[in-house]
Amino acid sequence: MNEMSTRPTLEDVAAIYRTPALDLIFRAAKVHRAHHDPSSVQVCVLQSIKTGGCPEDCGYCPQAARYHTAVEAEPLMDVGAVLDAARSARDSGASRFCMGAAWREVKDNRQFDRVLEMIRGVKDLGLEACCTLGMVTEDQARRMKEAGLDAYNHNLDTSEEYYDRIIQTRTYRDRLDTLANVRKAGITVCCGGIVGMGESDDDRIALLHTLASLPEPPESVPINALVAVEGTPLAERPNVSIWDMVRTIATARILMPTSMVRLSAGRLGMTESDQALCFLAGANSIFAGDKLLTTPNPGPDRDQILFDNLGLTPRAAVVAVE
Ligand code: SAM
Ligand code: DTB
Ligand code: SF4
Repeated sequence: MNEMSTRPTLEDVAAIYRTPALDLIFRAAKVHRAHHDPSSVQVCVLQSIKTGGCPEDCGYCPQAARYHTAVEAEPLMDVGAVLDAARSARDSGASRFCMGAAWREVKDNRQFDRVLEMIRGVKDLGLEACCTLGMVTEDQARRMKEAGLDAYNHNLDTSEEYYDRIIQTRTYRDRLDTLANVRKAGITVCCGGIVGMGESDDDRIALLHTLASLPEPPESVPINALVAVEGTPLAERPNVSIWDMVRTIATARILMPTSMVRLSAGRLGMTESDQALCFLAGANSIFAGDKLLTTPNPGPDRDQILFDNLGLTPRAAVVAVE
């Protein structure tokens, strides 16, 4: 099969995922190099603009109110403080600023108006703006687009079959509906999942198949390694094998050749050579900065060494042309 000129079946995806590791990495690297400059890596910085106290029950998440974790709930940040963080992200070389809120869904209220103001401010700084705020309606997506939002992150997290082992308070269908609303508004879609929650290879294959079979594939595909947080139901999960991460990233790269594939949460638990394998297998985006949303991440000094050792450079912001 060539590089996915037709829609892949579940069997196609399984065959790719189960290719012997070195062949899989080699194939993914070829696809990566045909579509991207392999030395260029997108650097995104996350900011939790509203932390904790979330009504949902996502089993991996330290921000769910029902689990007893070290995260303390904080109200929605002021616009000024968010823009200060965005400016320092830009000055440290980031091109995308991603604002996350521990909400089930967006409500049409003053808080949403404030988020729209944050989006406008981030755009004025010359950054790509991304939000992840839970479920959104078509109208809310349209308003975010008008404010200048480039991307919206909403993950499917895992396969439809495994999903209800992790989350009960909303359905897979709910997630797909939000993704469709974002797409209709003309915002690019950032959608991926988590590896290491006890799911099988078949669950990862099904997730990758679903992502590649969306009406249009997501422009960004974040692949998170579970960060097991004390107090959550998944606290005792062991660190996922690097080969599971590499297989998932490589398969995503082959299935979605032009997308950005993000080596997302979990880099703190990986060596430099583990991360190098992920870049070789087609990852071309990371979250940088000391913190993800609530958990630690390799800081700028470590990432500078990583980039120097691998000859990587941060990619410039891609500003939408109207
Ligand atoms: N509340 C919004 C939502 O769930 O859509 C936005 C923020 S939520 C924290 C964004 C994503 O972060 C989740 O869908 C999940 O994929 C990822 N995530 C959350 N906690 C994680 C963890 N402990 N390890 C890895 N990924 C995690
Ligand atoms: C994504 O896929 N991963 C990011 C971002 N999208 C919002 C979040 C990772 C969160 C890890 C746990 C935490 O720091 O709270
Ligand atoms: Fe809430 Fe998002 Fe965490 Fe789920 S992942 S509990 S929706 S903050």
